Amino acid sequence: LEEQYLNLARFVLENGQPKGDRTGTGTISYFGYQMRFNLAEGFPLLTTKSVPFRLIKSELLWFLRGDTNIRYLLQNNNHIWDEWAFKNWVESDEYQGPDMADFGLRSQTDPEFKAEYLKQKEWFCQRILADDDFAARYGDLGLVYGSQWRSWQTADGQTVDQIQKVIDQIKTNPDSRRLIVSAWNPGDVDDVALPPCHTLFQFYVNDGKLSCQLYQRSGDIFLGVPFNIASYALLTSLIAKECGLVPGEFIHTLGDAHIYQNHVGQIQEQLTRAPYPAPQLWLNPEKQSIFDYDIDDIKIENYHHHPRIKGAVAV
Ligand code: THF
Repeated sequence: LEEQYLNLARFVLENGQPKGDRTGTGTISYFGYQMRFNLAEGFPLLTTKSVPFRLIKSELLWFLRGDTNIRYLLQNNNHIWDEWAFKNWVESDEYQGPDMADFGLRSQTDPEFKAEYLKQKEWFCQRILADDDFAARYGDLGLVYGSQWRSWQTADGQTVDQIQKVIDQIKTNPDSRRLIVSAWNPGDVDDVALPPCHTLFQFYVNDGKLSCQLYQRSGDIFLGVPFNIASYALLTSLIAKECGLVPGEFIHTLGDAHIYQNHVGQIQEQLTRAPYPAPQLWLNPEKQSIFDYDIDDIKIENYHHHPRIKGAVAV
């Protein structure tokens, strides 16, 4: 299972080309790559480093709620989307603190700046948690996954719940070749903080099994991709259960597959490690609808893993 990921990392290190990017960090990049994970072999949570599953599940539950405000994530002690909301705040007229321009890049090279940035971000997160009005104004990331999945806005002012629709179709018309959820809305991409990386996914039902293929336009191999694999494997498992199917394959197709220059050492370290057997996913058998799950209804069992490897997130 995990070999799929390790092969990707090795392949991009060996065959990728240096490429500049939006964040200014610099990457090694390769265009077009596909992995296949057979979910019958176990749950594809990487074992060659510790991957914090609790963050993956609270993020997915956040998407499924149709929520786009980081407050829910903060309430679950999940900080993976902080930078994007913080960016909106420090670029607003209301922000009067020290200059935070280019905070992502500057905090990687300037320890004094990093300390100030962390202080400002901590204050920001506390205020999001404590102040409803502030949270409404600065915690919302706008048209990100939660809104595209659950309330896609159509030209005539209606909304489409793509997740509910695809579940209904899987139940009633499993042979359909239109079991698609799209997060990419060409009318919106210029206005959002971060246009969706997980552009589109499609389900496929055969022989009592539910498979899912994701087209991801851009994949941060060290930090993001391990999250993305586990997240879609979880989504596929949740939908399969609701539809009376078993999970089949998760097929992960990447567009710009890249390793940030400041993650190369970490990836090389990870590639020296031998994987443990894959863990298993536990879902509360009492829950049926995918929209009914709480944090404690989803667990990972028998997760044996190597130690954590830290890496900075490019903003
Ligand atoms: N931006 C970039 N540069 N890479 C991404 O993968 C990414 N995401 C989401 C939005 N923007 C992105 C956010 N996903 C981590 C993991 C996933 C993220 C963001 C950050 C991260 O830092 N993970 C740490 C643990 C962090 C913690 O413990 O709080 C790790 O070690 O895995 C694409 O989905």
